[in-house]
Amino acid sequence: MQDKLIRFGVSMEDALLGKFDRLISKRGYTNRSEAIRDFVRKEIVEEGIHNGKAAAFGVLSFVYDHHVRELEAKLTGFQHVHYKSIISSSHVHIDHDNCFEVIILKDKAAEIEEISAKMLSYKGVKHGRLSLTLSGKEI
Ligand code: NI
Repeated sequence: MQDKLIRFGVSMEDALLGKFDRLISKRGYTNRSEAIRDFVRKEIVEEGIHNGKAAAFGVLSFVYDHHVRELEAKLTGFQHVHYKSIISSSHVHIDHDNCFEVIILKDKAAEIEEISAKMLSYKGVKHGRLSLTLSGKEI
C-alpha cells in the first residue's frame, strides 16, 4: 500500500541549495522531492545496516588470479562453509589469468562483512568491493 505523502518546508542557504540542485541534476533527478527522499533512504539504510538487527543483502565482487595455488579451492570451500549466508554466485573468466566473481549474500551486516573481508584477504584476490543494502521493508 502506498504511504501518504506529507508536504513540509525546508530552509536552506542559497549557496547550499545551488550546490544541491547542481548535484541532483547531474544525477538525473528532475525534482528536489525525489532526490531528498532518496537521500533520506540512503541514510536510513546506512543506519539500519549498522544497528545489526535487520537482515541485510550484500553484493561482493572481486577479481582474482586463478593460477594462484589452491585459491579457487579455498574460495569454493569457504563459500560452502557459509552456504546459509550465500544466495548465489556468478563467475566470469576475464582473460587467461583473471577471474571475476560476484557473490550475493543475505545475513546480518556484520556477518556479511566478516565473510567478505575473509574472502578479500586471500592471496591472489587482487581487488574487491562489498556493497550492502537492507530489504525493502525498512526503507
Ligand atoms: Ni575463471
